[in-house]
Amino acid sequence: MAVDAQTRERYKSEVKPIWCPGCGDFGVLTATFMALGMLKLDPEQVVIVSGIGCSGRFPAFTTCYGFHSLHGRTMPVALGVKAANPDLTVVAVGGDGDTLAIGGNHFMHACRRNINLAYLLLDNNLYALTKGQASPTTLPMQATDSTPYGSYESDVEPCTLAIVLGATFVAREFSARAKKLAEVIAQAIEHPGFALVHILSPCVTFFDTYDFYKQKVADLPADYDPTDMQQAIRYASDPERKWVGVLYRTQRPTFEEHIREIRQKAMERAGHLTLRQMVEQRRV
Ligand SMILES: Cc1ncc(C[n+]2csc(CCOP(=O)(O)OP(=O)(O)O)c2C)c(N)n1
Ligand code: SF4
Repeated sequence: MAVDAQTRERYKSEVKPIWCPGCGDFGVLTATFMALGMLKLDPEQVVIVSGIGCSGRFPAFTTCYGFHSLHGRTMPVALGVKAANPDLTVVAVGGDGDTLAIGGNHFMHACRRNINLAYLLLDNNLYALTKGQASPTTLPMQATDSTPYGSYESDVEPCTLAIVLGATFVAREFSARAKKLAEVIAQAIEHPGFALVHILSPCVTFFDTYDFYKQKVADLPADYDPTDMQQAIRYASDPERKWVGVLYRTQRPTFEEHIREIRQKAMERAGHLTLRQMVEQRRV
């Protein structure tokens, strides 16, 4: 769905991005504006939560509500927002270090709990803000500031991990394909449950992967079935290609639905008692 420039302006704040010219994160920001426009969301309905890193600056550049949290702590904040007001649209943003290293534990449980939010993983294969050290998605033998002779560790594949951990929507895109990315982000926002969008977002300053990914990226086949988990894992972890599009999609009750159900059961059990009485009688 096309979104005109005027609609996109609605989500653009007065703060100009301070990313390096050519950074992949610009494409993600544009695609997010397009996705919000496609869904006709009011900026005040949307909360963008980020961690720390170049990617963590994201909320400042939008007119939506924003929370620039601590390194690796995007998920607890996003979950708190959702728990307090499930009607808000929450878009969480994290770098590969933020999501899979320091925030790995939180990422794991967000997938498992099926929290109803869209998670944009801006993957540049290293820690950029701290000047190019290795991260969990650093490619095998990739030289970085902290691995000058090449990284000997095996890399983590985020989509495979998310599928195995219980995420109910998993997609991958390339930041250089803003229109396609916008469509996937819009689908992730609309999905009821935890939706990961793994975005190949090159860091032109410390590890420029534009040409590398242009050769590796391939659209999923037309007859691809995203409900087939085994197939999704095979495509997500293909060492030869970076398949882009919706890799996996399923449905199960969300975190918010569980909370609502538990609250209802507690109220029924408590009958006419006040919350204080329920706590005093250990009935909650
Ligand atoms: C608790 C804590 N540890 C370390 C840091 C230092 N630090 C700031 S950004 C960053 C890495 C960010 O890398 P990534 O999440 O991949 O995001 P990018 O900058 O690449 O977008 C680190 C280690 C910090 N701010 N807080
Ligand atoms: S250092 Fe890399 S990730 Fe950070 S703004 Fe510059 S190009 Fe983007």
